[in-house]
Amino acid sequence: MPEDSIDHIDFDELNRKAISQPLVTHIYTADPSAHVFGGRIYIYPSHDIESNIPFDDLGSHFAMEDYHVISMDTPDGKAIDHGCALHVKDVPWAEKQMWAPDATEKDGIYYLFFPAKDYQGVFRIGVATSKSPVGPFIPQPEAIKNSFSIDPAVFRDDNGKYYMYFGGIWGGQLQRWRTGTFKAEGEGPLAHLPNDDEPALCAKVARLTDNLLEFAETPKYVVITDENGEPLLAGDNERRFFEASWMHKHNGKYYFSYSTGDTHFICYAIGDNPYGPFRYAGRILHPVVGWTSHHSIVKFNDTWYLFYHDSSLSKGITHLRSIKVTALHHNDDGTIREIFPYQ
Ligand code: FUB
Repeated sequence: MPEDSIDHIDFDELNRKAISQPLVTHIYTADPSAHVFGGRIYIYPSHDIESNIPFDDLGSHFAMEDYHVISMDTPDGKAIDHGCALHVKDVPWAEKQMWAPDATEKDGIYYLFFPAKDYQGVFRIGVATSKSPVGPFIPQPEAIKNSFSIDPAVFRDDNGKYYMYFGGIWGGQLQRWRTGTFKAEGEGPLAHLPNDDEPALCAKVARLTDNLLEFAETPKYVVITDENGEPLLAGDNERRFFEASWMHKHNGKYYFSYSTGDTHFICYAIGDNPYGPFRYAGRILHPVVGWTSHHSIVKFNDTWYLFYHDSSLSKGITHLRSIKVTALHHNDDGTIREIFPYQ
C-alpha cells in the first residue's frame, strides 16, 4: 500500500489483522537481513530515523545514519537491540544514507556489508568487520573497489564460495550505470531507465575474494526470465526486479527473491546455480503498508522464515518502518506459498 492510499486506513484494525507484530518498537527498523550464527538469530536491519526531508523518487527521505544489530533466541522470542554497531561518521568514504545492509561470517570474523552515498553523491557498497556478530564493526577505509548501487545481500554457497547480489533502480541508481560508467542524473531520478519494451534492468552478482573485502570478478547480470525463457521486460513492473535482492538455497535450487518496488511485491525466481538465469516463479509477499518492501529468508531449526517490514507502527510513514517475521512454506513442487501480511 503506497503512502498516497493510507488516508483511510484504520491502523488499529489493520494491526489486529496483521499476521505479525513489530519485533522492536523503541526504534524504527527496516530491510531485515537475518542470519543464524551459532544457533542464534541475528538481524541486520536499516535503522530508520525522522529526517524531515520530503518524500521524493530519489529516496532522499531515507536518511539513515547508523546500524543496530537485533538478536533473538527463536523467531517468537524477545528481540534484543545491541546498540549502535556502525555509524556513518566512522566510515571515511561515506557521507550519508546508510541503506539496507547484510552480514556474513567466515572463520570467526563477521562482515557487515552496507551501501551509502559517498561525497560525490554516488551509492557505493562498503564492508566493516568485527569479532562479534553484534559489532562494533570497523569499516575498511575505502568502499569495495568498483562497487555501486545499493542493497548488498551476501550468500555463502555449500562449497564455501561467497557471492554478493546487489542493485536497485530509481533512487538506488542502478540505471545510471547502464553503460558501465556513472551517468549524471539528467532529467531526474528516472532518467536512463530502459523503455517498457526493452529487457528490464537486472540485479548484479559477483563472487567475493577469499577475504570477503573485494569483488573477485566483474559483476554479472542476474537475469530473470519469463515462462518462455525470455528476459522480463522493463514494463513488466509487477514481476521485474527493482531492489532488495536475496538468495536462499532449497533442495539444491537457487531462489533469487527481490522487491518489485513501485508495485510493492516480493517475488522470486528459481535457478540451477548462483548466477542464474532464474525463471520467474511467483509472489512471496503481497504489499505491506508503506511504499517499500524488503525481506530476507532464513532457515531456523528446519523451518523457513520470512523477515520483512511494514510501516504499520508509524501509521503509514514510508521511511519509518518496523521489522517483522513470519513462517515461509515451500510447497512440494518447489514453489513458495504466497503470504498476505494482513488477514
Ligand atoms: O531502506 C532504504 C531503502 O528502501 C532500501 O535500500 C531499499 O531496499 C528500500 O527498502
